[in-house]
Amino acid sequence: MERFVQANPYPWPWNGDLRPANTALVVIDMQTDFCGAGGYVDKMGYDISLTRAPIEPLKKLMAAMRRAGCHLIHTREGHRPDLSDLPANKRWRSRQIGTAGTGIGDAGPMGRILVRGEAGWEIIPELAPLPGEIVIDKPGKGSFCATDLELILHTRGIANLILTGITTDVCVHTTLREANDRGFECLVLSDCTAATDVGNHEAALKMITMQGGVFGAHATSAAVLDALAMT
Ligand code: C5J
Repeated sequence: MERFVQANPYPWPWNGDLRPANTALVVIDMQTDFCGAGGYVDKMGYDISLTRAPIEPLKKLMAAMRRAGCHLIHTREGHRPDLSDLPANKRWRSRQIGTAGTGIGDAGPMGRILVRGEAGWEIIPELAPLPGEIVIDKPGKGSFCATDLELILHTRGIANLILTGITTDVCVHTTLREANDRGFECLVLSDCTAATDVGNHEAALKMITMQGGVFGAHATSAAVLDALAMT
């Protein structure tokens, strides 16, 4: 039996093959550095109320998708403590904004910014992974670059990815594009994602709808909950 999420620009997934076994909720970078006080985004001077907005809808969605038996995959952007996986240009750019030239790898209120093992790098407690859920550590913006995510998705028979987290225009979009080019069917949730700029969030969603759904589709978490109720 075919099942779809009401989405824009087409009912998702394209083939109606929506089952818990072939569907993963991907929660991208809900780390203190991106949405917590004293973290990287806060330090750059952006408004963290924007990047915190997905927390409540995500909590509800994660609980429902766990109950339905879907796969949950979490990602964390971060670098090795010796910074051997931090490109020099990424570090340099990150020091151009915010206060006192502090950037990725430097000490901040929540420890060294975006360094694995530091307090700011941790996923926020409200959305902490459960034991047994996959956590992908990624050095880049995309979740496929220099990680084993693709292998895990193929091994588990996952075809459908519901992408959430932060930020819509950077890590979510880069992951979306990487996944789409690899043949995964992607849905981005408008209320479970956010950017540091509202216009960028809206533009990132609009981009998905071009060319008949050039990267997939977008929907709300309520539409996913409705579809799950039917599975
Ligand atoms: C950024 C991310 N924005 N998680 N990272 O640098 O989107």
